[in-house]
Amino acid sequence: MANSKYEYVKSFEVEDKLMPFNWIVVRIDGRHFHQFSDVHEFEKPNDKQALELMNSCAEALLEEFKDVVFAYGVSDEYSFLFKKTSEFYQRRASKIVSILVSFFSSLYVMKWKTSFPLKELKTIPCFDARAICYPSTKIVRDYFSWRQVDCHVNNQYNTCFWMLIKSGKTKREAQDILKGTQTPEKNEILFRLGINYNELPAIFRKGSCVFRDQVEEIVKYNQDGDPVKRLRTKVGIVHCDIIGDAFWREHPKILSD
Ligand code: DGT
Ligand code: MG
Ligand code: MG
Ligand code: MG
Ligand code: MG
Repeated sequence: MANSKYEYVKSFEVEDKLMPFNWIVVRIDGRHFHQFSDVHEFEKPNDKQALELMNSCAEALLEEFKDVVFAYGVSDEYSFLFKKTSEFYQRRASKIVSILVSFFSSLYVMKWKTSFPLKELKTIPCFDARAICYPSTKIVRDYFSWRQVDCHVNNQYNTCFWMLIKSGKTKREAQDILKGTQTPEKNEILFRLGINYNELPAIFRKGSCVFRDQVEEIVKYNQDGDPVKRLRTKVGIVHCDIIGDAFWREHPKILSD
């Protein structure tokens, strides 16, 4: 096709390729979800339905984008890890970020009714997103450890805070009680209020990990009525520790690329 005299405007577009052979993490985070969770009366400190809606969107995202090998979610955020060698959209940051965040936002709206059949979606769920490059698997692991520590610290504080409120304290009083407290003191407060922190659902304490795994599935039954099984790759969710080595040792494929 002949170039028009207007073609030169293309030259204003900047190159935004993410560094080759680096892991790419795209983290999305709900915009004004403090308000969004109030408007939709999410349970405090954790709304299981709301977290499962986020998880369901992340699962669907991994089904769609094969280069995303792992995802970790907590609260209103999700981090998506692309394999090192990914050539998704030639590694163009703006393309990758915008595709992922718009795909996720649309899923959130589409799936809302299934998660909350009795709640109307009253405001527009919206997410920000950024892409970050990490040059080594060690740093990728440190990144996810950072997010999981954040999950723990926030969840422990919020659980204490809302239990104190439920026990009759004002917000101000609860804040004063928790000021400067460390983990043992927080556990002590929870214990006195009848809660064993370690017995809270793992989805609240550990966040959610989404990745592909090999699972054995019954595909049919033979004439004798015996099941015929086959290994299939499926996207699944677990709520477990990802700071220690055990998880990564059990799932070596995730960081193998
Ligand atoms: P941002 O991200 O700067 O636009 O502002 P926010 O308001 O989204 O703040 P952020 O992302 O730092 O914190 C997440 C907020 O979402 C936090 O205020 C609590 C709320 N939230 C997240 N998950 C739940 C939940 O399960 N239940 C309730 N009640 N609130 C939640
Ligand atoms: Mg934010
Ligand atoms: Mg947010
Ligand atoms: Mg957040
Ligand atoms: Mg187009």
